[in-house]
Amino acid sequence: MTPPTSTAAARGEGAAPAQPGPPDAYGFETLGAVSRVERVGDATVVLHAGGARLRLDFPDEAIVRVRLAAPGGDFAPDETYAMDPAPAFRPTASLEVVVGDDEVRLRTPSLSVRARRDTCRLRFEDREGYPIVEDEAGAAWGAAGAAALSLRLRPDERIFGLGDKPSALDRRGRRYENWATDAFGFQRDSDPLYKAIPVIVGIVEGRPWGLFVDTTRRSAFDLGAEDAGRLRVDTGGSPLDYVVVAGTTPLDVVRGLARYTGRTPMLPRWALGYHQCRYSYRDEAEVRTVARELRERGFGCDAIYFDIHYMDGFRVFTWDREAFPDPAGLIGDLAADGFRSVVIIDPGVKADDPEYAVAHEGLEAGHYCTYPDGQPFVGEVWPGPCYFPDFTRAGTRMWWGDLHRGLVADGAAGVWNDMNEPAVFTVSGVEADAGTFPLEVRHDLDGRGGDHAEAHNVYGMQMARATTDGLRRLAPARRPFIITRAAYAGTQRYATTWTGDNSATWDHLRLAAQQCLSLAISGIPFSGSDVGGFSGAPDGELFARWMQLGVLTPLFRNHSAVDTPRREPWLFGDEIESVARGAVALRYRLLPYLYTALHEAATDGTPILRALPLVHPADETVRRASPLAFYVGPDLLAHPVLEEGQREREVYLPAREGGWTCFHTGAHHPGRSSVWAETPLDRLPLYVGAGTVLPLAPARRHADEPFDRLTLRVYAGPARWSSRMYDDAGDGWDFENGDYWLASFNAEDDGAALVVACEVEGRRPAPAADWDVVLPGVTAASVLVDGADAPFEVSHGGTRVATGPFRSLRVERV
Ligand code: MIG
Repeated sequence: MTPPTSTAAARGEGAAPAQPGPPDAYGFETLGAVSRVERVGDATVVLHAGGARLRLDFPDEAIVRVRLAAPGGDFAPDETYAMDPAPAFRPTASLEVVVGDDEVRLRTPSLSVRARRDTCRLRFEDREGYPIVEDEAGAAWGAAGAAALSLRLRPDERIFGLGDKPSALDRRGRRYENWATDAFGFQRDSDPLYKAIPVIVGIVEGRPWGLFVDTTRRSAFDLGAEDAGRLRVDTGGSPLDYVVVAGTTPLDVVRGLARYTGRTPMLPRWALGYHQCRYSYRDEAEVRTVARELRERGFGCDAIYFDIHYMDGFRVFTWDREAFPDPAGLIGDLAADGFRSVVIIDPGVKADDPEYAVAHEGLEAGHYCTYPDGQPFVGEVWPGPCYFPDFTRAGTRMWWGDLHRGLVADGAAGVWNDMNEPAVFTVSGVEADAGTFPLEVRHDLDGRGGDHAEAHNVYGMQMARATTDGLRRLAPARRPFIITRAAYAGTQRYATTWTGDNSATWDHLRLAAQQCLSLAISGIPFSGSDVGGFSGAPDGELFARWMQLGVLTPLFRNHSAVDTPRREPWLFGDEIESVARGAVALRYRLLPYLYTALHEAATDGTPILRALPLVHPADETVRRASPLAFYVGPDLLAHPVLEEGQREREVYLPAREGGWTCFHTGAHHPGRSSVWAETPLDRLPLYVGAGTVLPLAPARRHADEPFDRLTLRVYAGPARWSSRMYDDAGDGWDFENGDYWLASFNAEDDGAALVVACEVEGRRPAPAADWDVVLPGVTAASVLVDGADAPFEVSHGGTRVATGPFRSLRVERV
C-alpha cells in the first residue's frame, strides 16, 4: 500500500529525461515509461510518463475517470456538464495502489487498472480479474490540443450505445461523429444526428464494460472501421477525459454510467400516457375538435401539443391571439377533460421587431451569443433573423427559465424544446455552415469562456436545463416535463427526448425501436419516436404497427409534419382505428407496470427499455436472432412487429427460470425456445416472464383518472421470486417524504402451494381498494387471503380471486 503522499516510483526516477512512447496509428504522441507515481488523495493517483501526466480518479469503486495532461497542458476541469452535480457516487475509500517492477496496479473491490511501467498503457479488469478492455496505443495527443484514445477491440466484441445513431444496435465496424445536427430527412446510417452522446457499452465474452469520453466537441468514434481490432476516439480538440465502468452485467454498467451522468428525475405519471401532436394544430377550434374526438372515440390521451403556429409570428413566449384568443381558457378546459398542454419553445428569439420585449430585454442584459467582436450573432430560423441565448451562462438560464412565467400561468404543463442543436437555416441570407452557428461564436461556458466548437453539443442540454429549472421555480409543486431534441450525455437529468424528424416508412419503424434502445443504453431512459413517421404518410398497416411500438416506448406521441395528411388515429378507417384504440388501451392498462419501471430508472438508473444483449450478454441466439426484441422493465419481453405484411413469425424467448407466458393467450413456453407467434394486425406480441406480479389498471381516459380495481396477474414459476410495484400521487414531490406505496411481492412456491407475501413501504394507501388477482396456468384447490378462506374461480386453466390489498396469499394447487 502506497502512503497517501506523493511517491516516486521505485526505479527510473530522475534518470534520463522523459521519453514519450511511439506515435499512434495517426501520428499522435503517446505516453512513455512511468517516471513517477503520485498519490493525490484516497481515490486519486497521477502517473507521470513521457512528459505527460495521467490522472486516475475513482468516483466509486466500479468507475475510474482518466484524464490526460499532455506535456505543458492541463487536465480537463474537475466538473463537467455531463457529470451529475449531485452524484450518486462516493469516491472509493478502498483504492489500493501497488507499485511493482513491471506495472502499477490500482485496485478496488470492483475494478482494477494495471499500468505498464514501460509504456504506461492501461488494462482494465473486472472484479474477477477478467480483462474487460485494454489500451492499444492508449491516451495520445497531437498538435493544437488534439487528443485521442485507442483501445483494443477483440474479434467477438460487440459495442452498443452512442445515443440516437440510426444504425444497427451493434455499432461495431463503423465510424461515428458526435455533433448535434438538425437531421431532417435522416435515413438509416445517417450520421451525425440530433444527439451527441459519447457513451458506449462493450460486451466481450459475455463480460460488460462501459466507456464515456467526456468531450463536448465534435468527437469521432471509430469502432473498428479503419482497423477491426482498434477502437479509437478522437476528442475533437478537448483534453482527453474518459470514464471506464465495470459491472457484473451490462445493465449494471449502464447503472454505473448513470451514477456518473445522472438519472431522470421522477416524471409526472401523465408523461406515460398517450400524447397527440401535430405540426401544427392551428387554432383553438382545431385543438378542441381533436380533444373532443379523442374522448368521443374512446381514446385515452394525456397530452396535446402546441407546435410553432400557436405563437405570434413564431415569437417565443407569445400567443397568436387571433388563433388562440384565450389560451388560459382553452388550456383550462383541456385540463378539466384530462389533457395536459405541452408548448414548443425554440431557442431563436426574433430579432427584427423593435416591439418584441424578449428580444431587447435579452440584448440589453447581454444574454445572447456574440461574435468575438462582441456583436450579437444573428441567424435565421422560423421567425426570420434571431438572436440566440447563451444557455451556457447561469444568468441567462435563469432569465430564460423565468420567461416561462406566462405559459405556466396559462396552465401549460410541459415544454417541448426543438431546434436546439442549435439549428440555423441561414446567416445573413447565406446557408449556415453545417446548419448551425459559425464556430467562432462565443459562449460563457459557465465562466470559462469558449467558442461554439466547444459549446455546440451542450447547447440543447443547457437549454433544457434552463427550462426545467425555470418550471421548478415557477411551479414548485409540479414535476417538470420537458422534451428536447438535442442532447449530450447527462441530459436525462433535465429532459426526455424524441428521435426527431423520421419518415413514414417501415425501415424508420425499425430505426425508431433501435434508436430508443440505444438511447436507453446511452443513459437516456425516456424517449420515443414520432408515431407514424414525421414526414410522409403511413398507410394503415404501418400506422397500426407504429402505434403498437408506441405502446412500448416511454414517450408515446403521435406526431406529423406540416403539409402531410393528418394523423389522428381515426383517419385510417374503422379497422385501423380499432387497432389503434386497442393499442392505446393496452398502454393505459400497463401504466402501473410502466410507472414502476420509470421509478426504477429514476432511482437506480436501470433503463426502462432493455435491449436483449444487455440482459443476455452471453446468449448466442440473441446475438443472431431478434435484434429488435427487447425488455420493457424487468419482466415484459416485447417482439413488436416491424415488418410489412407479417401475420405470423418466429420469436425467440431467452433463458428465464420458469419460462414465459404469452400476455394475450396465456400459452406457456420454456426459456431458450423459439416459438411461432400469430401476429394479426391487432396483436402486439408480448411475453411475461415467470415469477412476476404484473399490475394492470383498467383502460381509461387519462393516466390520473382514478380507478377502483387493480388487476394483479401472478405469473408463477420458480421456487422463490419477487416482484415490485410502485405508486405515488403521480405528480409533485411528496413521494420524497414518504407519500408513496412500494410493494414487494415475495413468493415461495413448492409446487403444491404458492405463497405470495406483500410487503409494503411508504405511507400511501394501496392503489385501488379492490384487487383482482389472476394466476394464469394455476389451478387452485383452495385459496387463503390473509389466512382466511377466499372464494375463487377456475377457468381457462387459471385461477381468479377477488381480494383487497393483501398481506399474504396462499394458493394450494389441485
Ligand atoms: O424545422 O416545430 O423536429 O417535431 O414539428 C421544423 C416544427 C421544426 C422540427 C421538429 C418537429 C416540429 C417542427 N420542427
